Parts: sequence; C-alpha cells; structure tokens
Amino acid sequence: MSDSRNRRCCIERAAAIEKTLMQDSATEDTSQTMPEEMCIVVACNDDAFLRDNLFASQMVRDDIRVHVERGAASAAAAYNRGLDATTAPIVIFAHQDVYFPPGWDLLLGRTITNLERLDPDWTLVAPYGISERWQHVGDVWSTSLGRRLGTPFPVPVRAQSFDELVIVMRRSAGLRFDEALPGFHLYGTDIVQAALVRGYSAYVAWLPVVHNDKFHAVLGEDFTASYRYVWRKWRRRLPLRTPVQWVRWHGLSLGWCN
Ligand SMILES: [Mn+2]
Repeated sequence: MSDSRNRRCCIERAAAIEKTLMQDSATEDTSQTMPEEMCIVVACNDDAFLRDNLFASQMVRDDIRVHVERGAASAAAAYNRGLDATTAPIVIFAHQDVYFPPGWDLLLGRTITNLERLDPDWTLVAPYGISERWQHVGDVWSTSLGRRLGTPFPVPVRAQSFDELVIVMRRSAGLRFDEALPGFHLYGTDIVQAALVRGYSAYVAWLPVVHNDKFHAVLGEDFTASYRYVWRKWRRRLPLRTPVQWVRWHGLSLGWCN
C-alpha cells in the first residue's frame, strides 16, 4: 500500500476520534491556552512523511507554527535546537509521522487548563506513556500495529515514561533534553525522569493522534546505546518501564519486548 493510501486509510479509521473531538470542541472554554501560544518542533529525515502526516493536520494548516530540524545527531540535540529557535510557551515535540485530528489543538488547550487547576507543577503531557503504576496508558492509532491502542479516559494520569510520538512541554519549567543521550530512542523516558527529579510532574492525557509508524521488527544497536545510557543514568530510580520495554537493575530486559 502506498504511503498516501495508507494515510487515508488510517484517517478514515480515526474518524471516530475526530468525531468525538469535533463534538468536544463545540463547548470551547475561552480561558484555555490558545493555538497561538503553542508551536510544534519536529525532527525530520523524510520530507514526504512530514508532508503527508504532520503537515496534513488541520491545526498545522490553520494555526500552529512548525519548526523543522534536519540532520541532528540525536533527538535531544534536535529538540534543544527547536527550543532555542522558538518562543511559544507550550512546545509540542512531534514525530514527522504523526497526524493530529481536527480539534486536537483545542483539546490540548482544554487539557492544559485542567492540568493547571489539578497540579500547578505539571510540566509535561503526552498522548501515550506508562503510568506511575507501570501500566500502559493513552489512546493512539498505530499503523504498524494496525489498531487503536487504548480508549478515551477523562482524567490525566501521572506518568513515569512517555512514548516519543508526541511530547508537550511547558517552556517556563526550563527543562532541556539531555544531549548525552545518544540516538532517537528513550528520550521520552529520560525527559519525564528529569522533570520528576526536579519536583515537576508529567501526565498522560486523552489527546488521541494517528501514528503512521512503520513496522519495527527488531530494536537495533542504536536502541542499545540509548538503553544503556538510560539504565546507567537512572540506576537509582529503577525499575522503570518504557512503552517498549522494562529497564531493570540487571539490564537483562534488553532484547526483550513487552
Ligand atoms: Mn513515529
């Protein structure tokens, strides 16, 4: 199936998500964070993917500014450069293969308003991750798996780790990605742990997106390098669970998927 046909298919399958969001947007709260207060930072190595997914999202076509980083050595380097090149108080770090359903920006605005009331120390929120109780939580359509992961949930859940597909950061917390973390893996776990040790909190909230990811048969050596770094850096906070696998004291989870 071609990429564009694949995307159309996923968008159709995500119609239920869109319908819910559109109905939800009808009761807009004017006090919420608005699209002009948000920007997107994306690390790109495939312009066609970027065009067919992230740039096909209505909120990108209408309102939200996108900063594209190319050629970075790591996700952390790309995202820190993106932070330095933008000023919006809410920064949405997104994969190039993510499609945001219409109304997602309004849903994010409302989610942030709710988080501010719930927990003024919140600093990160994402659509998919692992809860403090080691459970997968989120609601995402995954193309590689060919199914929707999760269902809507009304209350944000405290997280220990994020999937990297989308990470939303409150800039005023002053967090940075760790550029000593090599490659393009596990920075969702690292940034959550970095927030927690500084006394901030991180949540997974109902922010459904479509992830047009390609099938990953095996985790390569680049994953091993990221894993080893996270394992060493956070050894006092193990075990940690990431959306891909556990990070345990003995390190033997490496090579095993859960
Ligand atoms: Mn992706």
